[in-house]
Amino acid sequence: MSAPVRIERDGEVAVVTVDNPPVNALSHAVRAALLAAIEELDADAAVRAIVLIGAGRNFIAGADVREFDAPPREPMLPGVLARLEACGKPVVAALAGPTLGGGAEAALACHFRCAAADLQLGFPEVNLGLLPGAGGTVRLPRLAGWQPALEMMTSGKPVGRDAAIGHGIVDRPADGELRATAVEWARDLASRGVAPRRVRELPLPPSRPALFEEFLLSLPEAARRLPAPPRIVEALAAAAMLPFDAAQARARTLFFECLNSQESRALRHLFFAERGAQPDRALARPVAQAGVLGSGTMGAGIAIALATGGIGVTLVDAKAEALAAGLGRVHSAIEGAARKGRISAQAASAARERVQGAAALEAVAACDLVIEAVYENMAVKQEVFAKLGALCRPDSVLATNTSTLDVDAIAAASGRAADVVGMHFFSPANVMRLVEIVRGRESSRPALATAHAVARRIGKVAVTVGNCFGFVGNRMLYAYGREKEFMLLEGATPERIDRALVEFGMAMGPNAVGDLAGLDVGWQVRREWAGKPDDPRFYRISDRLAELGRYGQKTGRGFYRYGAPGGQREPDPEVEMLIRDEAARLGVAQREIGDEEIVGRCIFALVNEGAAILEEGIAASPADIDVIWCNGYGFPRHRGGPMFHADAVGLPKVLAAIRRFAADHGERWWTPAALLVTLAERESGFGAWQAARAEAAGRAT
Ligand code: T1G
Repeated sequence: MSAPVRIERDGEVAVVTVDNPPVNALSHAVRAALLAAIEELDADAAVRAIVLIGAGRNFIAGADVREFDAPPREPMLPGVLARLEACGKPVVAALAGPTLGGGAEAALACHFRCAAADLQLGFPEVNLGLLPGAGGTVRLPRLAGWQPALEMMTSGKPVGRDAAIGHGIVDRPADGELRATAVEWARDLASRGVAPRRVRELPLPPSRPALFEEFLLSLPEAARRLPAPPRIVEALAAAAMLPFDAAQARARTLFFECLNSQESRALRHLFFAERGAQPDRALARPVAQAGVLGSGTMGAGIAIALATGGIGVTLVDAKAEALAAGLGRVHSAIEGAARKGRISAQAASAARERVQGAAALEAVAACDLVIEAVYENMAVKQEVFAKLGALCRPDSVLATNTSTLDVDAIAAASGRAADVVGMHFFSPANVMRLVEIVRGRESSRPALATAHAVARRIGKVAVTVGNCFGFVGNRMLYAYGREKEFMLLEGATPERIDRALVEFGMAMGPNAVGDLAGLDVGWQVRREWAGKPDDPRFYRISDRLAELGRYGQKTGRGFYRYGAPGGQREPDPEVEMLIRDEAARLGVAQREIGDEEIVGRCIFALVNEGAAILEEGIAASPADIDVIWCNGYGFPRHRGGPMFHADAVGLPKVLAAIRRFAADHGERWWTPAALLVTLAERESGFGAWQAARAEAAGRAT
């Protein structure tokens, strides 16, 4: 393990390199070593200037998020950076790549800043439910002004080098070799006797108290209700009103208020859960060329994700017209990404070049990975996999994008089930981050590892799951949707249900989601679902609307009406009448249903199904379930996912609610999962249960 900070002399310039793979996080060891280096160099008369640089591809990606749950250990970052800034000789920051959070704050504590072209400088603390706590709130405004500081810190979005220079955060580009450029500049500063330019000594830009109040009100209401965004604005307001050190002290107090919030704990849980262990990473086979079968919405979306992720794509569709339309979708999406600045122009043209169309299946014979995204019908998929099994290279991986069909049955048709996995992308596949990697009974570890690695490589959050109806996400969605459908029949209107769940934090209400996805899609699946529950109330309203051709947004009517200008959705009295008629026909009494019951039944149905999924080994951990629901279904990230949220509520309370629902609505749908009962009776939680399992597994290996 090399030293986390090293000093090299280049004449009168000392180069201090932070070397803490993989992203140079400011761990305790780094902070201590950095402080020691500053003290040493400040006292060394032979050193007339200093360069601070990160080893590898980036400067410093922030504080070490793993340390936040442990007691703070001196030296803390604000003190280290104050000492850096107080250094008596010029300190040049040589910035590159992700320069984030405490890393950006370290850059601001230096006296001068140059940057490579790939700089991504930002303050993503808000994404962890935190705020910049090491001087960013008092230094950034002095360089960039109040509005950019407010926007950067509440959005968490990094800026590139040009914007950083435009804001006055970076002084100059470093287009040659970064280290050499920085050393040369440091030497020049020293030779000219240029004094350190300390940001804390710069004058504050003019401000007015109303600026902060107005900015806070401009934030979405959901953000204003969280702990961090208002405290970020308050910390910046303090920077405008108080002397530097007092403002920094205020920011520190606000930082700890955020750190200790349930929301930040939930967001930090997700941060690590989304980077969870990649199973068998070493067994993954290289994938340079992938075949995608079917150029419809899903196929084109998958092709876009692969191509922009650097993988060659052969997009196959036997129908020339469909193929042309698919390729058109691919090209326009890539151009759109470039236009929005999500990818550079050269990355866009490279991605476009990577996608070739073909009509014949033979075109994928040499591919490393083939992803099938044809019509969601078992016979069609089995026919395709029978051909792929004979056609494709023996070491290739064959993946089906099915969202509900049995992966084992598809794999069996291939004649080489060990090479077959599910890769369940979520629509639109080039936008949604989640991919469920489905483990068939015979899926080999290399096949699963390869699919997982490809998903991660193209920027997806990949979770390996077992094979059952709906895998993890959609199986839980059926529990959540079942309860909302029952409550529709019991008298809760679509908008009342949606509003209650959006108030809870869901990105959209389930009825609005149905209208967006198309009610015909779920209706089609349920009609083919051999195991569909025989409860006549099960998805009765969704199916009835679909039977009437009310598919949702695409037909202008679904649960809501969409005729108004701008496509706003409006409640539809016809739907309320239809629901009442169906309820009468089914003999379901109508009543007033409050938000607490709406949220409790929908969310605890999720939790109960999740517990059953864990018992069956379909999901490897509660954190995997949280990742799936926060990245695929709009579960509020500040609640950490359904299982983390259940732990926060307390499993005894969750179980008590489920038992009340069973008493009111019948055991059939409200039998508590055995795991939930066990953990509730022990007054434990899913997180503790998982930690105990991981420890036991660690002992066993
Ligand atoms: N601390 C600890 N580990 C980190 C880390 C961090 N800040 N950032 C990344 N890692 C680990 C990650 O867990 C993974 O580990 C590996 O690095 C690669 O990450 C004081 C309070 C830098 C853009 O929020 O945005 O500073 O799985 O898979 O896709 O005011 O990581 O390999 O074992 O994401 O190339 C602020 C968070 C902290 C930055 C790279 N900083 N990180 O993305 O790789 S709070 C952040 C990222 C703070 C100050 C405040 C990304 C990345 P493993 P990865 P990537």
